[in-house]
Amino acid sequence: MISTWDDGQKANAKAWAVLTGGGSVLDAVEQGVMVIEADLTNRTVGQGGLPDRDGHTTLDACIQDHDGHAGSVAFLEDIEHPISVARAIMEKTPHVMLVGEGAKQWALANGFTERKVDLPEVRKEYAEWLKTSQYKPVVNIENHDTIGMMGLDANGRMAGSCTTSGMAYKIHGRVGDSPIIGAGLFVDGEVGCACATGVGELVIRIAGSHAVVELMRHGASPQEACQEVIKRLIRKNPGLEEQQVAFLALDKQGRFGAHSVYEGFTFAVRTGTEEAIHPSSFERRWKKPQNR
Ligand code: SD4
Repeated sequence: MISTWDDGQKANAKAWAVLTGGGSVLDAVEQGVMVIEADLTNRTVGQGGLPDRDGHTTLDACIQDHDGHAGSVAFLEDIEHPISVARAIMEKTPHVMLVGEGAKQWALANGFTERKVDLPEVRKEYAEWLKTSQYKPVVNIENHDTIGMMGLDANGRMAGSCTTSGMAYKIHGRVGDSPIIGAGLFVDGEVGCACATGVGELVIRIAGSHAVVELMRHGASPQEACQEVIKRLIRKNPGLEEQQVAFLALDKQGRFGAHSVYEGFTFAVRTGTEEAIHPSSFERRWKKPQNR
């Protein structure tokens, strides 16, 4: 099991328990990220996430299995586990993606319950933000921590999941890369899988996770593939400053790699012999600006 950021370790622990308890790798990647979605102290995943600029916390998630079946939900409000809605969409509908009010109504009609969450700490942060109303994501410090998780089981089957509350203070209705198959996550059991975290717009424009998997298909290692796509992203965005993007990849042999624009991205690994958080390699050092 491999997941983005330090919090990934908690998700991996749950996923590992699911796998060793006889669950499928798809169950593992769903239940692993549910731990993070349920944590109301997390400001970037689940209902504890920071709101958009109109004060709504809106959630994006997707899941994909070994054979490429996929489910996705975006711009969803008032539901605790968007990843489970994504999985239900994959398994119960002829569609891949449902969004917004339609997704919510479908979820409520299919066994999910509405849950309103109002956290004083989040309300306070939002009130503070309203004083300047500036949309300015800062590398690794705020607005990041989306969880992307991927797994490979003992039978060589893979799956991946991704869930987030998206960029804080985004325009109401904005959807990032995280629920977009091929951008925030891509799984092809013939090759491997990849996921992304960071500024979603940059990831969507290059179909980032799909690009990583395609490079692996043509012989790149997971590490080489992540590096090449990060370099491509930088090349295509001259003048890019203070915008973090990272890719994490796992191939069908169980090799993994990660690379980011700025230093500071970490990922968590859980195997039969290792439980650790790794720092990713990166293109640029990060110096905190003096005025923050
Ligand atoms: C987004 N990619 O909504 C997400 C945000 C993120 O770590 O990854 N944060 O653009």
